Amino acid sequence: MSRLIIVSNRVPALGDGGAAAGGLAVALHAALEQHGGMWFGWSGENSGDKESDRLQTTEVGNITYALVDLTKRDLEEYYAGFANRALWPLFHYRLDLTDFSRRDMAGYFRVNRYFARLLAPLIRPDDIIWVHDYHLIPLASELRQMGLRNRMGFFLHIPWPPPDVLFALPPHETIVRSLSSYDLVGFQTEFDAENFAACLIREGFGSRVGTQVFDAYGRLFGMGVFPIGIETQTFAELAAASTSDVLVERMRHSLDGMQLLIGVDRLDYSKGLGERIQGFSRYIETNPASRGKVVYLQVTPKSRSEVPEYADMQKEIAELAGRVNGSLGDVDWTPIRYINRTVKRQALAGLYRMARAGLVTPLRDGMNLVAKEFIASQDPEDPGVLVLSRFAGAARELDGALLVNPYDTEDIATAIARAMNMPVAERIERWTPMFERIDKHDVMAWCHSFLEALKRTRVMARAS
Ligand code: GDG
Repeated sequence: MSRLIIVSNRVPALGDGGAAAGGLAVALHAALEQHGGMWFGWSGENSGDKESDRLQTTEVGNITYALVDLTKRDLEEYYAGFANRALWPLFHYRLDLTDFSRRDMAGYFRVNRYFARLLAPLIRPDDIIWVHDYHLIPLASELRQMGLRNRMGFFLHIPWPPPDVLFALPPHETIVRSLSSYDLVGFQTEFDAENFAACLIREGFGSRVGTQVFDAYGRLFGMGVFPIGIETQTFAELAAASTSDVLVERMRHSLDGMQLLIGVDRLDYSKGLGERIQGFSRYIETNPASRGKVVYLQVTPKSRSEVPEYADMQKEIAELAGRVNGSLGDVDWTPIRYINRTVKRQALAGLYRMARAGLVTPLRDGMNLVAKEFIASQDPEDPGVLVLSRFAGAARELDGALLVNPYDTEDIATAIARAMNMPVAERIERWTPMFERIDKHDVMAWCHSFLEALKRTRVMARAS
């Protein structure tokens, strides 16, 4: 069997099966164990001014971890700069926050070339290469220029924007062209795949030669939709066993009969936190009977603090939560509990299960795993209600959720009220098919279906 080579910007902790890093890492580790192979990426270390071509390799069973340090400049330009201040906002339709600089763009392509230079000598002719996410779009094209003919796949975890948004990025053609160097390009939803196809076709960069096959820049390549899943059974089991968790018990005790609403998001402007807090506030204002009866817990670990927009938002959201508590709260009731630290997975599963409603209202999201984790964690006999943004990829699958427009705070407030009053029979009726779906399409199934499609793609591309 061919070896599998996974390439991602960050490589999860070695040797623990990825357990600390979540479902995606667990699934990719399982695939690596099955095929044997390598996980290649940035070590997470900043080497300052010191450039080195040193690869740190560690063998664990049949998996090799190959890690590289990046310099301060690389991190500023490639990671914090082009990836997180240009591609991330642009791909989330936020042209207003897109900060393009030619210096950062050059750094992005330079680091991709550097990764390719270190990776290429480690690759055997029949290895299959699977590259993850927007940090590494140009990797295949760099590897191809070094003569590699391997089967290469790419999966985009975030949305792909419509043409008029993408075309605002000066190097948009290079980005599209880079993707045509893969054999298979995977997206979370049909919308993303169609946006990509529209970008390719509208500017005449390429043409569709089969339902899922494109001809661009002298190559045929495949495209597919692979909605990512979670470890559904693990979450369900963690949640069911969570009564013994100290934090979960403390939470239950402190609620003292009040109902819980929960939100869990990295601190990121794409997650719609401000609008959500306002929606919750509106719900309390328009439902006076809820005063003193509900608590909204928002778990929000900090992320990307080196990017100025994130540091600003940290302050903004904390102030907003504080203002709502100040104006609506009482001596014995704090409506919003806003926590900026990471909660352990078992506790998280227990908190999801305790909640009457999960608030997942991103302004734009590739998939949103929290929506699926919330569903997986519910008690089948008394499930909570998912309030879900129509702009999350997960909304394409989770049709038993209350779908909302995340920009419309009235709509969020109305959905919260509906969730809080929903009879148990309706909650079960909505929840059961969603659980069955995410159980069937879990993260292992996702990983398997992408790899199977990648193995088939070239044959298909040649035949068309
Ligand atoms: C990208 C795309 C796509 C959060 N706080 C805690 C914690 N988390 C975990 C959640 C969940 C994960 O972080 C966040 O996943 P999301 O899917 O919500 O979002 P992104 O980080 O933006 O991920 C996204 C995803 O890639 C996968 O393809 O779904 O659309 O943007 O798993 O549980 N976990 C723990 N404690 C916390 O406090 N243990």
